[in-house]
Amino acid sequence: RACYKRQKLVQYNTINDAAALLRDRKNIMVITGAGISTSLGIPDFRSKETGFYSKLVEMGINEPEIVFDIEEFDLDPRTFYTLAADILPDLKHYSPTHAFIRLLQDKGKLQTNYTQNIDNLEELAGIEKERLIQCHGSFAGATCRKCKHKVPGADIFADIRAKRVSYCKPCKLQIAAAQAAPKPKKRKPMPQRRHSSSSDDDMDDDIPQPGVMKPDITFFGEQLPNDFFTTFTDRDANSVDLVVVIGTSLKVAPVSEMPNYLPKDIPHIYISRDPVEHVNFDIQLLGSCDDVVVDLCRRAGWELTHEMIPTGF
Ligand code: CNA
Repeated sequence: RACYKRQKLVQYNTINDAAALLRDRKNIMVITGAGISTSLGIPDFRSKETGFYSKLVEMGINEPEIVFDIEEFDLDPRTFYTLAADILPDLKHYSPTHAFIRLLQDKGKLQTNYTQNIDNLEELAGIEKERLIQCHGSFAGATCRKCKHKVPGADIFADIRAKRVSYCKPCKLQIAAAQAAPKPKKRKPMPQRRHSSSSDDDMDDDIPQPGVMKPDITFFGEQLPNDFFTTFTDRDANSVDLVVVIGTSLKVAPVSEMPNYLPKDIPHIYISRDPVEHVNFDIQLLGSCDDVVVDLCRRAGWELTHEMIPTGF
């Protein structure tokens, strides 16, 4: 189906309309982004001043996307490893907005949460696997770029926090074993004329290197996980009855295109600090998403409990 910019449905405008839709609808699609985790101290990418990209620009990295570019990673993983600690989750807390999505699930209303987040906090909040699509993968696992050995993501957190490149242990063992084995004697090649400083590099060429571990997050230049496309097209696009988009600037395709691909009679709600213009949402609720979802729940007559929500709100 061709992508179009949907017509806004005039009958839905206010926060009360949004609360009524939440109460009435049964198959809700929730699309989330980095904004739902910022209240936990994990910066998003694009917020002015507080976003991770602003910090990179201040450091002189004018194209912040290169930190998450697969070609750059393969050329020099140090860029990623020296900077990624800032967006690493502590995996101990989730936000009131995560709790809101869990509440939708508990009420039997959550069809699918498509998250662009890589912090895996949806799992901590108890979102069921079959209702969760991690569109950009997550830090939950890591894979060797060379031998494809997989480890739990937490195994490389110490390296990320220490800002050192994480190497594959089986690769290292294999290299150590090969080096310990007796070698056939090699004839020394005739010395070539060369610049003196290149001698170290030339020696390194012969030394096998272990593979670099990469967290299972989707870098720019990589394919999105298959379940993203199949679940959206085969299951959700024609069966959800409400879409709620929370805490995302909707700048990264193909997720940015999802709201425009849904049938136009499905009401679209947007909750975020900054408005978007490339999608016609029926209702835009601008502000802290945690505050907005607390207010929505109150208006819907639902109790949302979370350690960060003052009791009696
Ligand atoms: P983004 O482009 O940085 O946009 C974030 C949006 O959230 C902006 O529109 C902000 O205005 C808004 N926002 C920030 N804080 C709040 C808040 N407390 N309440 C309401 N709105 C808020 O991030 P996107 O998610 O749109 O971009 C997709 C990228 C970001 C994905 O590839 C992610 O992997 C990546 N990312 C993820 C995390 C994480 O997992 N926590 C952190 C940083 C970046």
